[in-house]
Amino acid sequence: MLIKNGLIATAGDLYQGDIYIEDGIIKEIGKDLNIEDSEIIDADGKYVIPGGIDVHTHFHLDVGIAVSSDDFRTGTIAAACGGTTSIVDHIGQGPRGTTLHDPINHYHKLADGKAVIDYGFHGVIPYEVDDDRLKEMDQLLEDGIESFKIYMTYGQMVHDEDSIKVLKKAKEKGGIIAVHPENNDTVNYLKKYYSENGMTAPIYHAKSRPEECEGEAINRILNIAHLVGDAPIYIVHLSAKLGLDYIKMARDRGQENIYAETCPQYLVLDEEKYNLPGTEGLKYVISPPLRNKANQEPLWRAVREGDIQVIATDHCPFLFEKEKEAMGKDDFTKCPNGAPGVETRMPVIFSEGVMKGRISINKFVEVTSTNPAKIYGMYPQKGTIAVGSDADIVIIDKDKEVTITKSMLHENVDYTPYEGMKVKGYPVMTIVRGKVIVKDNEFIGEEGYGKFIKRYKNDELVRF
Ligand code: DUC
Ligand code: ZN
Ligand code: ZN
Ligand code: ZN
Repeated sequence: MLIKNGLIATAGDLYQGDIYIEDGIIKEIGKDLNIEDSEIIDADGKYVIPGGIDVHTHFHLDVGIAVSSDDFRTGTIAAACGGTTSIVDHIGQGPRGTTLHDPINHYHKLADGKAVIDYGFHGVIPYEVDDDRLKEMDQLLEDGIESFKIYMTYGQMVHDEDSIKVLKKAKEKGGIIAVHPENNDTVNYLKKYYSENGMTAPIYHAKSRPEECEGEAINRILNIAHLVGDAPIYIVHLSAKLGLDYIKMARDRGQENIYAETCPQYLVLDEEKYNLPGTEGLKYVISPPLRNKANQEPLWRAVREGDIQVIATDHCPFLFEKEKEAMGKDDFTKCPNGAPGVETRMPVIFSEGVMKGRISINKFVEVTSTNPAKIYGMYPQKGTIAVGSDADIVIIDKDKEVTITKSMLHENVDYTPYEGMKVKGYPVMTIVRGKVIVKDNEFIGEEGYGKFIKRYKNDELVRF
């Protein structure tokens, strides 16, 4: 396959050229390449970028009262249609007392033969940590699970005492700890307080998880990582400026191993959504919640200036009518937390970021593909356009104007948080390991084509 005349954008370069692909790998990049008998794809006037990598999805996540509605087939089809060629899933933690391997084995069964793009799993630390589970971390690191998640809230919350052990292990053996940061006790107190005092409308979801809860948890886990000697840590779904200030403070004191992720919803939506009439606000019941609009520009600036390295999605869809509304209509605390986003990430960030001049095309590639690949042990197999890399490539037509509506999306859910949003620029082709799997928003790939990505610690771990 030969992709001709595209405007090739990587994290560091922008140039016109051709890309020759053989056996799923990029074989040659140059000008006016002529290779006999190759299938030609004309990318004239379009951006040719490394496929998006979404390192924060929740496919088939069982949250007790519901299971997220995208499985590994529908979720990866949606991802592909939105210009994403790899995902790394934050898997469910399984029942109390489980090993680290059990949930991973379970998710292998859920994904193998189903996923249409390549996928990996973050390990998840199950509630308590003992020597057996620390040994499991060693084994999993060898099996290509390079990252582990700890939750500072929810039923599966990991206490600080156990976080220290896990961070020490990551420091010692490589790999990285991803953290959901929210102060558990204050969230529980506020939820109960609002719920018991009749303040049960969706806006109280936001009020029960204020930015202080996130900020405190971020500051605490960064201090613990500092204590352990600059253990590698990755803050997921950063939603507000306060947490960002703590991250900058930690970097200023010399902590280098800190990475931060935000998501499109925190960059382009705000807490006014919770005041929409009727039950509409329940569509946005996610944790952390949408914030006051004043947080958006500081987050964009942090993306631009490198204080935030990744934009991922936290894609965790629940059916609006049957689940979110049915359960949450009288009380926000009963509404399953989560919203879709895996398909809209690339177009929303391209349009709101690149086309509106907030970030360059190179920064776009860096935060949606290159940095996730580097941080999570997939680079340079994934995350760039270079000779020898997997031919995971997306073509974006920057002139294509689209109004996002549920009906044009492939996510297996009955709404999108971005309904009615006009975007300029849209992926028109998605190529995974040299195979065209999406053309003009139509999926033409095959179930089970996706391969498990073994992710290993990069010895030259990038410092930002
Ligand atoms: N937040 C959500 O909204 N859903 C799933 C998990 C999470 O942290
Ligand atoms: Zn399951
Ligand atoms: Zn989370
Ligand atoms: Zn999540």
